Amino acid sequence: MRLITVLIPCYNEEKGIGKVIDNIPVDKLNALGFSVKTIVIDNNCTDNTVEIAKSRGTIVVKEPNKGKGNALLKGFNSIDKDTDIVVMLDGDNTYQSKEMLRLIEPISNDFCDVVIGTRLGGKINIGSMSTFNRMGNWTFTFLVRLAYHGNILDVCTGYFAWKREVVDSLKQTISASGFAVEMDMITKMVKMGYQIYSVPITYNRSEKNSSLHPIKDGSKIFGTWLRNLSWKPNGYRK
Ligand SMILES: Nc1nc2c(ncn2[C@@H]2O[C@H](COP(=O)(O)OP(=O)(O)OP(=O)(O)O)[C@@H](O)[C@H]2O)c(=O)[nH]1
Ligand SMILES: [Mg+2]
Repeated sequence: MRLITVLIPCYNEEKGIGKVIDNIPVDKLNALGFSVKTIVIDNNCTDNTVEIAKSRGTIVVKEPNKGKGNALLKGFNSIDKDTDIVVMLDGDNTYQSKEMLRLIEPISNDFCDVVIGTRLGGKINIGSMSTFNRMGNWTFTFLVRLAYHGNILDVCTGYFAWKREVVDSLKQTISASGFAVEMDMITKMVKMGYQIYSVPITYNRSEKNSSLHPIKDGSKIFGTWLRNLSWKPNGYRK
């Protein structure tokens, strides 16, 4: 059996986390020859996220420094050494856990090193993404394609699957602590020479209030795009 580790970074996700964990297609993955281990990263949750995750038998690790980037790095540092494929998705049930199968297939068949789920090329359900955020996501995606020549179809997505070796490189190189982490990872992975492809996914409305600040977080994402133009992969080439 090959091992898939699923990472779910969480800051107060009591409304969504149970559904995200329950809908991971464990039986289908087992039938395809994968065992599944799920790790919730508790990023200073003050609600019932941790209790809900533990009630499902899920491993919970704690990251005291706030920000999705910090939480994800903690997740990268918590995976077992025998993990073959790493998956990340948000804990707010805006991404569909069952669609994980689609992200894993191209990696398990050695088609590529990284798969991202694209909302822009997929289904954006009503109320899940404002027009402003959609324009921002298209713009950032275009900028990455233009300047980095990455074959990317949604640079701010929260759904990823990686070959384990890619995560080993990323954990030494990512530096964004918050919502710019996806831009940081994608631009660096392109420069490191990893093959990245996109599959269409569904994006659903979040049941919680949005914590993403379009202008403040958008500026940080743009800053990361700009800064990484001069980033050099040095020893981290594929
Ligand atoms: N807001 C926030 N989210 C975090 C933090 N650390 C980890 N996360 C998780 O990162 C994921 C994405 O965060 P969201 O707040 O859903 O951000 P988003 O999906 O970009 O935007 P909206 O859902 O529209 O608010 C979720 O699973 C969060 O729980 C943190 O410090 N702040
Ligand atoms: Mg969200």
